[in-house]
Amino acid sequence: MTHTQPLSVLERFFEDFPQGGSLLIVAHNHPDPDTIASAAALREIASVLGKAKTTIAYGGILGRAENANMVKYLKLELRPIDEISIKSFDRIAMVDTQPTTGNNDLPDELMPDLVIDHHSMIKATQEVPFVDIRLDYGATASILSEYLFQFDLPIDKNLATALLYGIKSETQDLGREAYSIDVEVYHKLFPIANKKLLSKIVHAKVPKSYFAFLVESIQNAKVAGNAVVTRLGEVEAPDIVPEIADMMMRMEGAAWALCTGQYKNGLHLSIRTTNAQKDAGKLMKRLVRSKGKGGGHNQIAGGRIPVDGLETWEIFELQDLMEEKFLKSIKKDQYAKQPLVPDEHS
Ligand SMILES: [Mn+2]
Repeated sequence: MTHTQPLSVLERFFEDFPQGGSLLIVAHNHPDPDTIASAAALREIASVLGKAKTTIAYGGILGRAENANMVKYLKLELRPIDEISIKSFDRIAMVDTQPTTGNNDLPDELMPDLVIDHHSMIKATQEVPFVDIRLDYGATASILSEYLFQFDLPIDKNLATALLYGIKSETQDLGREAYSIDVEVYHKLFPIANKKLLSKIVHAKVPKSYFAFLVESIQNAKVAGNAVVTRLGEVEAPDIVPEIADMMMRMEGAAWALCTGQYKNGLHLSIRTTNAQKDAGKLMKRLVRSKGKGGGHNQIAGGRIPVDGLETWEIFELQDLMEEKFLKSIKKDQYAKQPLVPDEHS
């Protein structure tokens, strides 16, 4: 680092950090590879710059087989946030998420000291003393990777593999909302990463129940113009919802997809679009509006609506409503919905 440049957010954060103190890194709920890799990289930086004792915590569950494999094979220690005494930490950091967004389990009255993210800044984040938000990065893992290279820190095989996978999965192999910086750090990480382990993560074995969800989502899928909508009933882990939305985008001609599914007391929603000029995050916010919380980027977005106390049929009607609102918003409501796979037996 040259001294003519202003100090980076992380340099200033660790200047202010009680050396040898404790740092809690909060990942977003049902953590995906981007938030997991970002947390692991921040832990590495914190151990060098702050001699910090670090704990990575997350809410929800590690659902996807790929993500569980990533944590297992790369020996990334993550702890459920409800097993942790949050107030015992000297500092709190948040990666790939922001306070009060509803997609992390840091209590709303507790403000983090540091936020590193690539989603638009929300109002609550203005209260956070150290903020590094970069919208022209396809993954938070790219921001953290750049820091590691900038600080000239050693990156071991496991961390490089985690970061590579974080960027790869978040950008669909650098094809979706990837920027030049994502490509650049990806190239730098590639020689260091363990390709065998990466392959084992990407091609994770899935439980038998996974195939039942696939069948259900395909049977429920309806096509309206260039949009596909589908739904699941109760799921074992909410991250199958975005996974199905991604799968629906593989249909020839698909430009839009919506998938919904119930996990515990919430209806989870996921939007995908190939149209980079659109704002899927804004559309998601409009869909859930006063009912729940949501957000995202141009081409991917997620949301959640609490369904406490609702009967199964009421949740079904809510899914109907979300599909209608979605198709209306993207002006596909004038198309008659056709089943993706015609039922040949009826
Ligand atoms: Mn991300």
